[in-house]
Formats: sequence, C-alpha cells, structure tokens
Amino acid sequence: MTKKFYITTPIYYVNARPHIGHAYTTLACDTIARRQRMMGFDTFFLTGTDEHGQKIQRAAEAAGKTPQQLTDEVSAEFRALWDRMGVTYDDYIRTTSDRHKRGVQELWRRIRDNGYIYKGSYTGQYCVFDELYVDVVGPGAPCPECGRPTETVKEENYFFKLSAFTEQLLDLYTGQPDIIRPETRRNEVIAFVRSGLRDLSVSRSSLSWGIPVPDDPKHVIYVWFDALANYITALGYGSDDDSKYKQYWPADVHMVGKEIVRFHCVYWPALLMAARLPVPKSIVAHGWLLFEESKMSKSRGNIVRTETILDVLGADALRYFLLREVVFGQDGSFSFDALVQRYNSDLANGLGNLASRTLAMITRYFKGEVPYPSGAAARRPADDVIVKLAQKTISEYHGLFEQYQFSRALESAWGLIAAVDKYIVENEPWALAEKPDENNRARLATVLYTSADALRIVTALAHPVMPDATAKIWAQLGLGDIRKFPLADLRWGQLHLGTKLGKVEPVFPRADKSAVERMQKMEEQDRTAAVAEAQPASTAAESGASQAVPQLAEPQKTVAPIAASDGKITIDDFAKVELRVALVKVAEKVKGADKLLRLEVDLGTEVRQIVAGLAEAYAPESLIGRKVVIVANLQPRKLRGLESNGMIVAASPEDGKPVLAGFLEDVPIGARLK
Ligand code: ME8
Repeated sequence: MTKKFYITTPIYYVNARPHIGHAYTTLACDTIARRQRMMGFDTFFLTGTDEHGQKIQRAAEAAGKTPQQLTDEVSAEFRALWDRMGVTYDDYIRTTSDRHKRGVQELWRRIRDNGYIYKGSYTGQYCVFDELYVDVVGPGAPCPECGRPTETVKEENYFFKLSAFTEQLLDLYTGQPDIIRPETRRNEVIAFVRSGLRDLSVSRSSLSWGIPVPDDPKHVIYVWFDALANYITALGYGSDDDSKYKQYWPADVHMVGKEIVRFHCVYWPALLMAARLPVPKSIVAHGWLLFEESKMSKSRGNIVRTETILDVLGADALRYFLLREVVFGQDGSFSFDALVQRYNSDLANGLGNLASRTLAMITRYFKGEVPYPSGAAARRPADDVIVKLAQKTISEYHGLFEQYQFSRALESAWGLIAAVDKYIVENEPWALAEKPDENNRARLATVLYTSADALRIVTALAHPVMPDATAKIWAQLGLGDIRKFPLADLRWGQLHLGTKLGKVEPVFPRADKSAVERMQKMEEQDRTAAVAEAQPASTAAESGASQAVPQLAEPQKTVAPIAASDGKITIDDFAKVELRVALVKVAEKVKGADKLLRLEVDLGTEVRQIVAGLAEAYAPESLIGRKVVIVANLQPRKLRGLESNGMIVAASPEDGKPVLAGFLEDVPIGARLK
C-alpha cells in the first residue's frame, strides 16, 4: 500500500504582501513535497491564507478597504506568486471560505460538547501584532513575544480549558520525541508547558471580523483557533465529504517559523486532544531570514520581494540559495551579493558547467549517444573512486534530507560535482579524443560515462530543490520526464548504453555584477512606487535631518506630482496619507546629531522607530508617554544610520521651533486622522 505524506505551511496573514521570508517556508515545503512524491509517497501539500482577526481588520481600515476586499486581493497575490514559482500545492485554503468556517464551527462544537469550553471574561493585555493574549504583563507593558506594546482588553469571552492538558502534552512530547524539531524548540516548549498552563481565551466579543461562535454569534472565534483548524478543514473535516481527512490526517509535517512554535506545539495539539482527534506527527520550526541584521518583516520595512529575484535569476536560483545558504533551523542572512555569488559558483560554474561540458563531449565524440565503458582494460582506480563517492552521496543525501539538513545535503551532492570536475581535468578526455586508437576510445568512453552517470545522480537528487533546471538537464541526458523517476531506486549505472542525448543547452548562464545592481534597483523602485501611490506630493517632502517636521520643500524627484493644476488635492489624494495617533514609548538623543531624537512609538499594531528633528524643541524625557500624530505610510529611510519608519507631524513656524500636533481630548492609540 502506498504510504501517505501530508505537509503544510503556515497560512499567511493577508495584512501585507508576500516577501522572501514567506517564500522560504513555502519553497522548503514544496521541495519536501516534490521529493516525497518522487520517493513514491501519496503526498498532499497544503498552503493558504489567514484572513480574520483584528490585525487584518485594522490593516483593511488603514488601506481604506473592507476586510473582504483586502483579503481577496492579498490572498490572490500570495497564490499568484506561488503559481508563478511552480509551487506544487495540492490545495489552497482561505479562512474566509465557507468550507473552512463550517469546519471551524464543527471543531468548536465538538470541543465544547466534550466540556472544554466555558464562558468567562477576560481582562488583560492583548498583542494585536501576534494576535496573542498576554496575561502575564500589566497595562501598557510590551508583548513578551515581540516587544511591541500590548493593549488592554476587557470583554466577555469563551475560554478553552488548556490547563487540563498539561500532563497529556508533556506525555506527548516524551512519547513522540520527534514531534517538535529541532531539539532546541522542543526544550523551549517543554519548559513552557512545565511552567504551568492557564486556560486560553478563544473568542472575542469586541470584534466582528471572524467566524461566529456557534449558538452565540455576538462572539467571534479567536483567530488562532480559527487559523490552526485550517489544517483539517482543508481536508474536509466537518463537511459531508471528509475522505481526504480520513486519508491524510494526521499531518506528517507542519512547517513553521520559530515565532509560532507555541501555537502549533501547545495550543494545537491540546485543541485536538480536547476534540479527541489525532495530533500531528511533527512540527518543524525553521529560523528567520534576516536582512541587514534584523528579521525581514513589513513593519521593519526591510523586506525583499520574491519577484525581483525571479525576474533576474529565476526560481531555481532562489530555491537553491535559500536551502544551501541557510542552516535550516537557524537564522540566516539574505543579501543580493551572496545570492549572485552562490549562483555563479555553485550553479553556473558547478552543476551547469559539469552538465554542459560532459554532454557537449558526448555529443562531439560519440554522436550524442551515451557510450559504455568497455572492458576492464579501460578502467582505472579513479573511476571507482567516483562510483564509490556517488553511492555514498546518495545515501548521505537522503539521510540528511530526512533530517531537514538541506544545506549539508546539498553540500554533499556538490562535493560529488567537484570530484567529477577534478576527475575530468585529470583524465583529459579531450586529449584521449585526439588520438583515437582502440584503447583511448575505450578510456574516453569510460571517462565520459562515469561523468555522465554522476551528473545524472546529482540531477536526480537536486530535482526537488531545483525542479526546472534539473528537468532540463535530465531531458538533455535523454531521460524523459524527471518527475516520474523513482528516487528511492536511484543507483549507480542506470544510464544505459546508447541513450540518445537531447539538445544540449546551458541551463545557468553566468550572472555578471550588474545582476546585483539590477535587483537592488528594482527593490528601490518598488519602494518608491509604493510611496508615490501613498503620498501626495506636498507631504512627500521631508528634508534630510528634520524628518519629523513637515516642510514645504521640493518634492522627491521620483514622486509623481498628483496635485491638480490649481494646487488643490482631492479627498482621495488626502486619503492616501495615513495619519495615525501614536504613543511615544522611548525617546533619546541621537549621538552626534544636535537636532535629532530617536523615538519608538506605539501604533497599537506595532512599535516603530522614527528619527525626528525635535531635539532643539523637546527634551527626550518630556515626550515619553505623549500621544503624537504620525504619517504612518511613509517609505522608511535612514538618518545617521538609523532607520526612520514614518514622520511625526508638527507645526513648523518660519523661524521658530517645531510644535507637536496633539489633542485636547483623549484618543486611542492607532486611531486614524481623516
Ligand atoms: O504567523 N524569515 O502568519 P505570518 C523566515 N497567520 N520565515 C518567515 C519570515 C522571515 N523573515 N517572515 C515570515 C502567521 N516567515 C499566522 C500563521 S498558521 C495556522 C497561522 C514565514 O504571515 C514563517 O513561516 O506572520 C513564519 O512562521 C510565517 O511566515 C509567518 O507568517
């Protein structure tokens, strides 16, 4: 009987566009799914989007859209990107779909009917960014997960009896030791559970953008309860046809980033236990992709778009880079320089060069038909070294891949490429071809067969990582459709005598220096375009050091003026400027700059760093705890090496000091000015 394999990505929030952090998880899952299919598993690969909750509702408000409009747009954007990259997902779940809503409500009823949901009221802190109840800190305190300020929530809620599952969870982690990987994450989770679990609030009554609680529609189901359930609702749980649920659940792998381990390793298994459903077999957590030393994320404004890399180097290059460069489980840095360097050294000069030189020589010396080593006389020990190394590489690669050690697996395969390159140089097939007596001919056949079979082996192993390029090399080797190759049977010597090669063409053209510049430029242009879309020309002006102070200076050259010819703007133009109330949490002088203060301001959904030209008018301490107005959708920029993410609004008298805009009545933080 064919074994099944079910793998999932997190479902991504639709408050922001996809970036290569999201692509990292999705591509890792796609690689695993492709490999499992080649290994003969009946594989199901799920991805999708997480579309409910306060974070999305606020993002929609900020964008001047309904939540449904925003989620439709951004969810489609994620999906289009995965399609463009050829991601082989089997289903795409959206949490606003009816099938999902039905399944979530069914799960709720089941847990409730089993006695694990009760009504209570919650007074405490909530982190909107993480959609997390934080009941261990006081009002205004930062979220222990992300450091952003929390909001006080006081509302009637339903609670899930999480505390009842402490022992069962600990037994699960012991009885199923591989359930959480890597080990460091497992230890963190165990320590968290041992420290004692409190019951979890699982509904919101001050929010409408969510799935109604069955039999009490004043409440909506907590967004993480809703989101986690996607892993079963996508399989038809709670619907008339749950055949896929029966076939594929429990999941073999939930792949997640390290920041959402607790939701997946504590809350999710406990919810399933409460519903008396099987728990997942494993949750695998990877580290973060960093850009300029900090986590790539929209709120930090340091994202790299996947599209830029696809346009310049293609999907295979990105896939290879992410899996080869980043040690899976740990954080890894992304840079365009490193990407291009890896591309040239490992793909253009490595696999690409081995393929083109080997196949070109077979074409030239053997009329494009695979020759076969003839007789012991033509063999040398060097040939056996390659054969042995290839055999060792196959088993090593499989072993490492199964342990999610993608980087080491690829390193091992590329070790074989390097050995074959050296073998070709040392055995000089071109010299053998020049004196074509019988011995040399046999030797030439052996050298080229050995090289070609090693190339075939690396190509098969690398296929799940680089599906397009390897499919081309496979076809050039005359072997047909690589996806049909049973990877579990990969052995030395499966390349048959007389196999007719396909048309030999280079697969990885070398990238020159301009590739880096082009990608950097594309990213800059994208950011500028986003600003142009969001900013009227008159407010786009900020002059260098005094970013906090709006002054009517020259508009940035790249920003298209959108004011009408009479100098007036329309209400739509104004609506593009996102003015919001923010609370100053931190204020300090910027070293070596008389006018500048570095501020951290809380927007309710996030904390931003803003560098403002206020130092001559305000002492830093006097600003802490003060509510200010900020332009929240300004393109980030660097001032004195510090990133400034927004602009503080102040009146700017001709010859006087700036005076901050403020309010006479109290206003909630995050409120929009319009
Ligand atoms: O957390 N480096 O969604 P999300 C590596 N909706 N991976 C990154 C990354 C980075 N810089 N940035 C994002 C949510 N990711 C919830 C999940 S699941 C039931 C609900 C990847 O849009 C990584 O997989 O914030 C991370 O866990 C996920 O995107 C977070 O996506």
